[in-house]
Amino acid sequence: MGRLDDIHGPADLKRIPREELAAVSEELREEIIRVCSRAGGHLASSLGAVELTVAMHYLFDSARDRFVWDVGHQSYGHKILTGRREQMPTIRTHGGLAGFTTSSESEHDALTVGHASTSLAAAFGMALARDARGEDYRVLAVIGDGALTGGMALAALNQIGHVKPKMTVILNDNEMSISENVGALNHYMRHLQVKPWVQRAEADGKRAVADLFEPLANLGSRAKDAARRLLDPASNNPFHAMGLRYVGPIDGHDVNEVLYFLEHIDELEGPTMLHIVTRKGKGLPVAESDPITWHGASKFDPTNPVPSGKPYGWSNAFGDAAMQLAEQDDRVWVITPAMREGSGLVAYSKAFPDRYLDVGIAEDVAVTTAAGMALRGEKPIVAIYSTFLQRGFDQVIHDVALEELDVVFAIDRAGLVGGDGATHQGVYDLAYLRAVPNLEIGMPRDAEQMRSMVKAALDLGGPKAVRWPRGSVEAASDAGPDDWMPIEWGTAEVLKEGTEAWILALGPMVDYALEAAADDARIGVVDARFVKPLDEELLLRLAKSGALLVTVEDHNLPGGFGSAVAEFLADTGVNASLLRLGVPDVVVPHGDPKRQHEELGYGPEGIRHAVLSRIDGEARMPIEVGSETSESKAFEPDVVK
Ligand SMILES: Cc1ncc(C[n+]2csc(CCOP(=O)(O)OP(=O)(O)O)c2C)c(N)n1
Repeated sequence: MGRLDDIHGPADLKRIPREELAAVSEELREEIIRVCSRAGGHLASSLGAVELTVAMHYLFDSARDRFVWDVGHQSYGHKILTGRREQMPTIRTHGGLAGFTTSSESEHDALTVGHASTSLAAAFGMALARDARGEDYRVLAVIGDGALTGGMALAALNQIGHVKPKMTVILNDNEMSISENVGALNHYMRHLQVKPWVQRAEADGKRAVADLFEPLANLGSRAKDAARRLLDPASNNPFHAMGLRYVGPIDGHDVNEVLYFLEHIDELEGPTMLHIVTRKGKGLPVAESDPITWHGASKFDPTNPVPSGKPYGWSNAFGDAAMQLAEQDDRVWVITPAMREGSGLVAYSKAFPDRYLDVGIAEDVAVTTAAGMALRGEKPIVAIYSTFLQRGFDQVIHDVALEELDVVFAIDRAGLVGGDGATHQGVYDLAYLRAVPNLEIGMPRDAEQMRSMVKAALDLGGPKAVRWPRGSVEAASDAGPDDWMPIEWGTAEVLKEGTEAWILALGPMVDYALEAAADDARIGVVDARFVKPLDEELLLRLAKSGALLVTVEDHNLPGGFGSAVAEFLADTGVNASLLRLGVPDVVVPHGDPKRQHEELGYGPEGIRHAVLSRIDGEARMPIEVGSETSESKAFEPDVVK
């Protein structure tokens, strides 16, 4: 592929004549398209950051300087230029490269990341550490306009502008989050972009001000200054006001322009923000015109790029149910922290624009806004991924649960999530939510059950969480909410009788349990349905029968459903034999969830093997990973048999 073939690391890039960098950028762009067409991935964001990536690697030294990419999803070009080109086709797959920057993967990845809005605080910390040690390296944070909507990013800016360490914040503004970006700051950035005339006027100084605002000629100098500030993007600029030197906006696809400004900023003291304007999906016309679809692409044919249709999934089932519930009750709202598409809310957002709210990448704001609504009698549903609710945990306790407010948490992506990997695994929410008083938690096994649970949660009131996994599900019937299958909150359901062992499975794990127990009359299966409250009556009956109890969950074992059952048994004093299957205390990376379930011992075969080993009296094959200590270790698939 020409020049790119000679680039095996940043040093090779630095040898290329400057005037060829635009051509290198084009090659890099083509390579990203090629990789994503074969492997899928975060295509549009990476395409938008190409020139910036080339300029940063050309000027600076990522092994020594710290490049902190926010979210890390736009880093495909960075990975290719830092010696990982050959491995790129493995990205996001079992044993392959991670989809985000990951420090264990390369010395060029300054931060392990995947959640948004962390770059500024992390870079700030690095700059402080550098200065404390009297060291000398650059710290550059790259943050998108979407990630900048996160409170963490804004609070970090506030500190950066206060302490003023030398560092560069590159604001990569493409007007998009995953969907259209939201918020007042976003409006402000549009305003900055559309006024090159203001910059011209600024250059012409007072004369221009007088020309534009002739009446000002008669005003005092204070008023003139005020008017000038109105016209001057630097002095009337929130970033500037927060103590950063603001430069921009500049064309982020003109590699020479980016080089020029980065080079000059490098000479300045204190924190600087360089605002670059880019186009998400740049270079692939379909992605440029539809960056939402191409934000996270599945494999495609590069000669005829057509997005592959996604099967009907749990998120769609939730979106459909939410529409019906909102239709029935005008107090129902759905709030999303920047995940309209992922949470299945596109149709809902159009049908109920007045009861739909995208708060930006601000999960804390989503939860507390719901609390405010509930305090005034509305019925908010916070539609949120398990992994992102971690960002709103304090708000769940402090703002919702203590007040026993009517807020429903519709938790998507609960369980192992596949390609997004370690940062996105939805395997902690049961542990942290179980600990919250007043909050109750259910997990359906299919779409019918899911909508009934969400409806029951709204009807019953109080803080309620209903969680479901990523992936496809069979659509529920067309019935209206009044005809949905009623569900008695807090009850489990016996699906198959047993004599020697009972598998208590949660959500989609029920299907695994049924498969594991098939043809064996000794093994019973229960769809647990609720983690809090547990169906204590049923549990007691089964425990007293003397049979082995086996819990199965797609969640971390510490603090999960099995822990809840163990605690209940311990508290009642029943001497039952209990086996817990789920994610041991390890970090699970990206990979195919089904395969990972098997490797971690809770796929259908693993369950069967574990149960039979116990009831047939054989010593159970220990799952080695995570069984010895409570220390969190990296999950090494090969260790697990
Ligand atoms: C805390 C958190 N919430 C939500 C997400 C999901 N997410 C990933 S990228 C993204 C949009 C980021 O937009 P921006 O920073 O502007 O980058 P772009 O993709 O436009 O280049 C979102 C919402 C996330 N990674 N982390």
